[in-house]
Parts: sequence; structure tokens; C-alpha cells
Amino acid sequence: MDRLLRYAETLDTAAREAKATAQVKPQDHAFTVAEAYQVQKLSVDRRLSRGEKRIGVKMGLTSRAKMQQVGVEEVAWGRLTDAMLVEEGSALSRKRFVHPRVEPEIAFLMKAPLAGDVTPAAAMAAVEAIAPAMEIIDSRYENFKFTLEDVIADNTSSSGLVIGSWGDPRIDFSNLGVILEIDGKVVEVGSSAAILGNPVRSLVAAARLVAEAGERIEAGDLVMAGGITAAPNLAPGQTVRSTVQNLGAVMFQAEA
Ligand code: OOG
Ligand code: MG
Repeated sequence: MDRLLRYAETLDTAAREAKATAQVKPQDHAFTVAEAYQVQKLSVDRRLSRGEKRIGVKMGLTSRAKMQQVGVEEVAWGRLTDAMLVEEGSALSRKRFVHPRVEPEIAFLMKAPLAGDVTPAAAMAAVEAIAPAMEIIDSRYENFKFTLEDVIADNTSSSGLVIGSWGDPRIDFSNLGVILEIDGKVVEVGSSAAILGNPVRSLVAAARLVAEAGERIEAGDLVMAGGITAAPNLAPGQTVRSTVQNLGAVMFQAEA
């Protein structure tokens, strides 16, 4: 079997069974970033063939805090499906995760397609709304350890997302205070400026990277801009809330 397809199957199965697998890159030194994106697509295609629907894209490793936490210093993107959506305020089953972490983010809702080299103004003209959000990341690799190629192949650790209320995208969201609370205790604080200096740059980068893969961001898509702080582990029974200044809060509970 084609080796990329084999990696895609292994990663898809690891995600489906919530069982960690070995890293690819240390065993296959020839494994390139371009091949890693092919594996990501092949693996997400398996999800789509099981009936999941594409709902947008996520950006990852767009903040220093995240880059430092995982030791990978390159922006990456991943694909989102409807099965990853967690209803705001709801309880989250832990069964589908290996070793989940949670991180505060900002999400864009698109009203027009976007692809290629675009200016921040053009990117914003395609945005319908913005919302406070959280991503639940869950590397399918043992010990949450990976190279850039590994994490891209693993759909950039994408596992779940929670979206708060949509608001007016014309507010200045370049430097909004963000607080992440677990069980009422503040565990991380940051600013939306942690996302490449301004979250709109993440949207600009998404348009470029998605186009490099021959795809585009569609009207109706969600775009997750990337983690604002380091991502703490998510333990059973925890209640997690993220509050973004002027945008509001978003919360969920991890089942005991
Ligand atoms: C990689 C995914 C990073 C983000 O927002 O930076 C990411 C990881 O930390 O496992 O989703
Ligand atoms: Mg993220």
C-alpha cells in the first residue's frame, strides 16, 4: 500500500479509537511537509467518507506560547468537520480523546470565499462575524510529542471546538484580553495579539496556505485563528471557560 495512505489510515484509526500511535517522522526521515499535508487530506477524507461534513479550517502554531509549548515553530493548518463541534455550554464525552488539552481562540465565520494572497482588508471583507472560541486539541501521537511533519499529518491535533456567540467583526479585535478558567480558577491569561500580532493575520495566512493546497475557504466556513495561550491538560469533570474582552465567554464541561 502507498505509504502516505498507510499513515493516513493509522492516524485516522488512532483518532477514532482514541489510542495513541507512534510518530511518523522519526521512522521515515524522508517524510516532507508537502507529504504531511497529503496525509492530512487522506485521513480527513476517510472521515468525510463516513459521513462527516467539512465545516472550515483551523490555524495552529500561530502564537509564541503554543510554539514554545510543543517545540514546533511553524504555522500550520488543519481541516474541521462537523463531528468536532461541541455545543457551547454542553458536557463533553472524554471517550473520544487520548490526552486532550484546551486552548482559548477566536473564530471567524466567513460570508464569502477567500483564497490566495489577500490583504487584511480583503480578508475582513469576507468575514460575517467573529466569536470567542476554544479548541480541544488531542495529538494522536504518544506523549503529545511530534515534529512539524507529524502534527500536520495528524490534522494539526484538531479534535474539538466550541464556539461562543457571534459578534460584529468590525470591532477592533487586535488586542483583546483573554482569560482561561478551569473550575473557576484562572489558569492562563493572554491577548488576541498573541495570534501573529493580530488575528486577522491568521486569516490572511489561512487563505494563502489553503490555496497552496489547491483549495479555498468557502462562504459559511469557520476559521479558527489559533491558540492564544499555552494549552493546559483537560481532566475529567472540569468546567472550562474562556472569556474574551468585548466578545464574551464560551464554556463547556468535561464529563467526569
Ligand atoms: C498543535 C496544534 C496547535 C494552535 O492553535 O496553535 C493549535 C498542538 O498544540 O498540538 O491548534
Ligand atoms: Mg488551536
